Amino acid sequence: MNREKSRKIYEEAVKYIPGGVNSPARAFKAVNTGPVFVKRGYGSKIEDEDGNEYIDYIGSWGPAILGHNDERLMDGLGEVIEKGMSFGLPTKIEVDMAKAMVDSYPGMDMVRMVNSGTEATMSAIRVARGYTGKNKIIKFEGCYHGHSDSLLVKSGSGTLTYGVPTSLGVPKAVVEDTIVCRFNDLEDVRKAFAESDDIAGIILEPIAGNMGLIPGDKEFLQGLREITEENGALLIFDEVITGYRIAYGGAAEVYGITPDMACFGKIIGGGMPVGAYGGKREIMKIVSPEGGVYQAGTLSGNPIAMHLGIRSLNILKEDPSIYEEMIETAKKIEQGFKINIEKTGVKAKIVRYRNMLTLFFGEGEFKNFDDVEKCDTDMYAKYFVEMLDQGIMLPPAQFECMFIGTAHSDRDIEKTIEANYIALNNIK
Ligand code: HOZ
Repeated sequence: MNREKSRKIYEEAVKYIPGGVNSPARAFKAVNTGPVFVKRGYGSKIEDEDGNEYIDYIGSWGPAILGHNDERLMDGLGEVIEKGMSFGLPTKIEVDMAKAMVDSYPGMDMVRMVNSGTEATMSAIRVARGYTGKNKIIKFEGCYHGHSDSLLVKSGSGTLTYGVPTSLGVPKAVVEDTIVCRFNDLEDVRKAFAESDDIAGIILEPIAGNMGLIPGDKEFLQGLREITEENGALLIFDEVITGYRIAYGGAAEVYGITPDMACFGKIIGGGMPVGAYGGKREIMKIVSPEGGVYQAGTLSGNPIAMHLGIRSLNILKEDPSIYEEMIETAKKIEQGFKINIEKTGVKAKIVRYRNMLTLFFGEGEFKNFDDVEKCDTDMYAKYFVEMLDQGIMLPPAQFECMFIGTAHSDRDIEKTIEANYIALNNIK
């Protein structure tokens, strides 16, 4: 497959953008190849600058639930843009969006819109600290909550891929109040609470998607709910890639566990730069101008983002079969990959949770960061390139997820399973 144009653009890009990209994972360094520059997307496919077509399993890292450029979503966008791009003043659609979110997410009475998942998590922990009057936050190894200073400790995603356990430029003092525990390990959390009475909250991806896909065990999440209640700390679910994706009410709905606060990102804007954090009324009332926790933004609740957000939420709400459809598709991939792994004898394991998947190049149980660290990332890199050359766009790193959308057709799935067999066979 010829990617000469992408190669040339990248040569130019590195002169002006650090690493040639605006987010590290996109540089494809973890898979030992150059990045693919995308020209357009339609349905389940993307086309690169060279005119190559790929079945896309990145899906903008989660939001492409309906595929790219879905008509139902795009309808009416022109009229919204004509009315004005941004005002820095309140608009009615922000209220509609807040109401739709409050109506759908378990235990959420109020919500504040921001511009990204990073902003959402950063603000949520500020609220937890402001509300409880305590300082420390527990996060888990391999969970990624964006790139704000105090959460950039032993993170997943790009930090895991590029071996940066904690970023340069993060002052020691800032992370002194971040306690890192093992994912799916309740004892570790109990120990942390036994050692400190200054813990404001626990933040986690209930279904971790940034160290590859590792769902939290139900008992683990239930245990966190109990421990936080017993200790006057808040439980914060980071649902940036699971909210409205794995189910309309996110992980909270699927597990039947109601956090005190939840954070959302790109998915609630149908792919626009959006984020939000919300929770119980008594907690959210502490946010300025009602309370003393400050957080602000000119583009927060931007009318275009809100328009696409409310449209995608409405589509998902009106047709719950969308979720079943995606799960069925993901199951087919899981099954096909399992058979291929057996046939080829490659040491790999496919993990699926509802409509998200990761093919780990390793064996045994995948319960936490220690387990995924043992994966053969060189094998993943080779596998990725083999799949890319057959027109399948996977996440360009072992420690990420494949995202399924309703636009993925039976033919796409067949092609993907066939390509998976060829790829595994070629790299074994
Ligand atoms: N950190 C994101 C994946 N978990 C990648 C974001 C991007 O490059 O768009």
